[in-house]
Amino acid sequence: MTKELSLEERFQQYVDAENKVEPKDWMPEKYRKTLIRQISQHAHSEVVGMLPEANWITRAPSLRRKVALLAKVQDEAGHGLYLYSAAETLGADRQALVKDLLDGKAKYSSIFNYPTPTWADIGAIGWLVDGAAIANQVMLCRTSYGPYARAMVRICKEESFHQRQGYEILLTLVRGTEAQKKMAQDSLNRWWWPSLMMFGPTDDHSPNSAQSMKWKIKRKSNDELREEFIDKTVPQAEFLGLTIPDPKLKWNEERGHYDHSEIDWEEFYDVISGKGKCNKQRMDARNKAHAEGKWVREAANVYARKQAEHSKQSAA
Ligand code: FAQ
Repeated sequence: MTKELSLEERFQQYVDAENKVEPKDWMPEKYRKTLIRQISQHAHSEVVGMLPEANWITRAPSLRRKVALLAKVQDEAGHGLYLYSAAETLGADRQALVKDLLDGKAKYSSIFNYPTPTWADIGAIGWLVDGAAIANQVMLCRTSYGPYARAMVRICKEESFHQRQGYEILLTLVRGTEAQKKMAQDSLNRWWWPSLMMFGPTDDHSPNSAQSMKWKIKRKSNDELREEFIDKTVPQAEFLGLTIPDPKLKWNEERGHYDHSEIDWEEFYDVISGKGKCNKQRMDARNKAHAEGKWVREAANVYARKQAEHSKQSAA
């Protein structure tokens, strides 16, 4: 006699068979909560992620650079919106998610708590931060939750344009004056380690990874993705003629990967617990933007209500 499977077991079989879970399908409560957590943190990261670069829109060195940077920052706003919508399909309330961010209760990527004092930082963000985001997000195009997977396809396409514009900024700087090359190197020195931290804690310190991988929310572990990113990025740094700030970085023939120094995890945990260089500045900026946008939200709500009344009257 075959044993009757529980809902959880049937769900696991469904996911194991590479089916996509859609909003109306049954899902374990923990699966739903994990996705809301990850997707909302991701949405917040895109929204807060506009701030370090927005700092340079008015100071971009040419019209071409300004147009590209404006487009990139607008893309990030769009990514945030798709992702909040994906979280809503799981029953999350967008206002509540945003409130948690503004109240400092929600996490967003550690990387956006670092300052952007030079133009080369805009290059480094595109090259390294978008590069790391792509490494992480390409696997999310195959995540088991349908709306998240579909949102990620478009997001990844846009991130690869961002990565190229950043790399091109650095390529121009390293082919420029000594001072420009120095600026590019200094920027790599400051962004390298925080970019590696974007992938999250090592696998043995990642409380969510095992279950997320079992449910195919995540397809690869934090360490696997970090390693892929390093392997791909080192030759790009060599092409730029820049030095990665890690004296222990060395190709390991046997493993087929680069060996590297230990990441400063104390810095990572400090940043995600609010003690990074720019945490306060970022939250102040988001709260200010939210307060200044109040009239827009109110006007949009009145318009939506009027439209709904109008369609009701026309239908009657
Ligand atoms: N920063 O157990 P795990 C972008 C938290 S988008 C802050 O390994 P999980 C585009 C984690 O949430 C960048 N917190 O967690 C762009 C968890 O906290 P909780 C964002 C971090 O979820 C480019 C705890 O540590 N991308 O850059 C970080 O399985 C340029 C334990 O960690 C995404 O969000 C961190 N770096 O794996 C925009 C991609 N790492 O909730 C503008 C989707 C970990 O238990 C300019 N997210 N934590 O209290 C993911 O793939 C995953 O959520 C990970 C973390 C890989 C980030």
